[in-house]
Amino acid sequence: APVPPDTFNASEYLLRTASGPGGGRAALTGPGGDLSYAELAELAGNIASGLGRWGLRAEERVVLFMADGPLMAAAILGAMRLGAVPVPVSTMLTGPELGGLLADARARVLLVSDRFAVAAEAALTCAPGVRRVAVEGDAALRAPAGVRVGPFEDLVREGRAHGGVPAEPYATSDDSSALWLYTSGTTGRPKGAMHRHANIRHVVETYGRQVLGIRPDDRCYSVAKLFFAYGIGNSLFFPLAAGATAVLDPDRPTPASVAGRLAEYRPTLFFAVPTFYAAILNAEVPVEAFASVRLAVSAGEPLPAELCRRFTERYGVEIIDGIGSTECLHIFLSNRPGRVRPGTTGTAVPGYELRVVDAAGADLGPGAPGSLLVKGESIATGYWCRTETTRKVFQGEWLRTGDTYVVDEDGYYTCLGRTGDMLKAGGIWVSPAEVEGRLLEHPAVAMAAVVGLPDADGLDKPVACVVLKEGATAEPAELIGFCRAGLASFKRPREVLVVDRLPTTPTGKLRRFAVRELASA
Ligand code: 3SK
Repeated sequence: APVPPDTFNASEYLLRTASGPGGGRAALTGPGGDLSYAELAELAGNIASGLGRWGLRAEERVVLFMADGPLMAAAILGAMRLGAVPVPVSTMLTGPELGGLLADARARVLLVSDRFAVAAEAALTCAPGVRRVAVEGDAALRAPAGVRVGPFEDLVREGRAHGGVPAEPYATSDDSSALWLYTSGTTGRPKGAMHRHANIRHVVETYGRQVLGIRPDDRCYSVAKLFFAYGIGNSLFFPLAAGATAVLDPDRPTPASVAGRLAEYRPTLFFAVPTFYAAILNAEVPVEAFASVRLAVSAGEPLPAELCRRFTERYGVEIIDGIGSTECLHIFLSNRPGRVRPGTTGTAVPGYELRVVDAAGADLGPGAPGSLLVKGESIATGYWCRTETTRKVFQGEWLRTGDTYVVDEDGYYTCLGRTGDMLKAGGIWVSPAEVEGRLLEHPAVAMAAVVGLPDADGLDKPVACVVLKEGATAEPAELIGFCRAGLASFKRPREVLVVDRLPTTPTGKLRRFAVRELASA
């Protein structure tokens, strides 16, 4: 059938290199094996064809509960090529949590890596819509009656045997659903943010091209996995669209394992979250580990200025801190290489507009803290089957980020915390991020979290939980005095608790409500 002129399929867009002179170039590398662009395109095509044979139709969902590697990457691209919707989900989910997502997404097909088979097996008992399961690796997986389970190779073989790579991708358009990513924030029931094919092109052409300046000779290594919005941009969209190479790591990253991967695969672009940068410094990963890295990226939560400086000082690699969101698909506000202002999140990424507004929605000028809104072509169309929450978060063309920000006269934005995290002490707003930044400047402090807790008078005061560096000691009174010396006195924590670790979400973000419980226990 003739292809309408406005057809756009993100899978074909990302794999353009495969059909040109660069087809033999390395698209993927890592412990799971190497694939050239031509090989990746062929595998993705066979998976598309196999999924079609399994009865998956355009717009239906296929959930991926997989370790990062060539099969997962190819399956995401293959599902998109078919016009179906890949839904990569966190491999940290329990069986019932995964079951809830499968049911919520009305998924027809589940793709799972053997190391996650136990949770998948439990999940299938509460997801009656799933008809077919493909397992990567060796594990046997029992499924309820009526669900067909087979090895991943069967899916690929079946696709190849029945015509192989479809000659043309399904005729999706800019507005067709391309990818769903579940997000729960730090609390709440997970919601599926629905992304269009055009959203993928937008993040590539904005942050990927204009901030990272990604080139064909780049090699991208991301600590954040493919099931995160941050990870799928870093490890799939940006490298493939540029004809570069992605290093895919199936394992849970630790500072030691990452040092090993850096030595073996020599990436030029490194992506992590602030907690991981702190862990690298605390573990004293050798300086040589970062010899190949031209630029490091941080997102997920604000990178404290001190941490940013310490990392660059030790490793000689600049970190550009930015902020994105699952709803926006990737980073929309970021520092720029060569122009980093530590402690800030930088300036708006080209292709995005930002507003800082007060509680009534009125625009605020430089210096006035308010809620950050963002507008751009990569914003999700909404949350699947969650109208009420969608209406609160997606306001016309604008997306409420849920973060409190202040912008200066130069257009540099500084995060003051989540909108609900700000606290008032003595009637004045205090940013937890600012107090945490000060605590992190103390030589004994590895991590810090500040929350507002009521004092004897029922008035909120800042209270800190800190994790000390290995072997270091510091008394609470000393840390409070240190804050008093470096901050306006009202901002100092009235109490400091030394704890073994801070409660975090699976993505490494601080669970402030759990810190509050910890501090008030
Ligand atoms: O949390 C972030 O900063 C982020 C960045 C890129 C993509 C997605 C997210 C949530």
